[in-house]
Amino acid sequence: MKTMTTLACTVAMTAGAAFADGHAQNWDMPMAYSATNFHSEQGVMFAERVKEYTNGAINITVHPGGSLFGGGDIKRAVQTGQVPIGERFMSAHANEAPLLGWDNLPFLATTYADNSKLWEAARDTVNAQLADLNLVALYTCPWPGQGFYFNKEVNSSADTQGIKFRSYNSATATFAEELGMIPVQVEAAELSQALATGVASAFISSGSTGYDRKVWEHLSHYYKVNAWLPRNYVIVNSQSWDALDDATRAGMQKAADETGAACAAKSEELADFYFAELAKNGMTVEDAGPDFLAELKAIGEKMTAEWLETAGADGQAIIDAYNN
Ligand code: PCA
Repeated sequence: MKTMTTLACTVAMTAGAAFADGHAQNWDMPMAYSATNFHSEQGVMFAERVKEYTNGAINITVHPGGSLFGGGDIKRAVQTGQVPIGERFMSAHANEAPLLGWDNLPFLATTYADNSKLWEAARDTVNAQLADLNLVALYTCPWPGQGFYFNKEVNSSADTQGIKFRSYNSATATFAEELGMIPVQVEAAELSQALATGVASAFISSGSTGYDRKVWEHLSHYYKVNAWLPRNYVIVNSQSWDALDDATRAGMQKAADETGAACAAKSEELADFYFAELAKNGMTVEDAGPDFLAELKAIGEKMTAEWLETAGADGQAIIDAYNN
């Protein structure tokens, strides 16, 4: 480790990078999802770009799968400077900062193009919210559309009563409760175990997470709903960010802009592949039936109204900007 640091320092000084003290920095970057998940693979590519565009001044080591910090702890670790950078599914913190629920509004923006438009509408407000949390977002990247996993055929809420449901944030817990289910919050990294031990027997997510966690070992049905496309964010501690010189910040931002675009494109490219893999492994993969979908849409309207109550004028401004 010592040798690495010295070497990195020499490289940085040779390249004329980047800090008041002339040293390169090694940054650990916790990520919550499997190493083979596209978000994690893009994170590794981000680290490579950062190295290149900062002339070796910032040397990021990616720690996927919640191995350094579990998903639920990453925001706090970055906020408090335990690590300078990390990846987090920020809508999981909408209970603390309601605006962060902008990407969980049911049926508002259900294509990649619309999701990107919604992010453009939300970006400045969300960044201001993140600044209050001592965070800077470098890039965000959408998951594919969200649908429901069950261990049986489900045609309406008559079939969902009393089911233990794995949620990933307060919006998904609300969705579950409205369907008569019992939510329990579980990180994706612990999802297989939760299904195996009966902690949960249903959840909402993309095809991506079902594929990563091989949920066909426990569940039989996936209903495509495309309720929303929630985002992961790569976030930096504000003090760590401010301590960088201008050229290094610009290099990191260039790496982030390229990675954000590549990651969204990869997500879109993989969306159907995941469904095919679920089906290939024996799951029934189909659109939610009309009765179930009608119920979900009604619940969605209620959730949007509730979000607007908590997110206030800033939340309404995001929706208005998106609609214009
Ligand atoms: N996968 C993540 C978040 C959204 C998604 O598609 C999960 O289920 O935890």
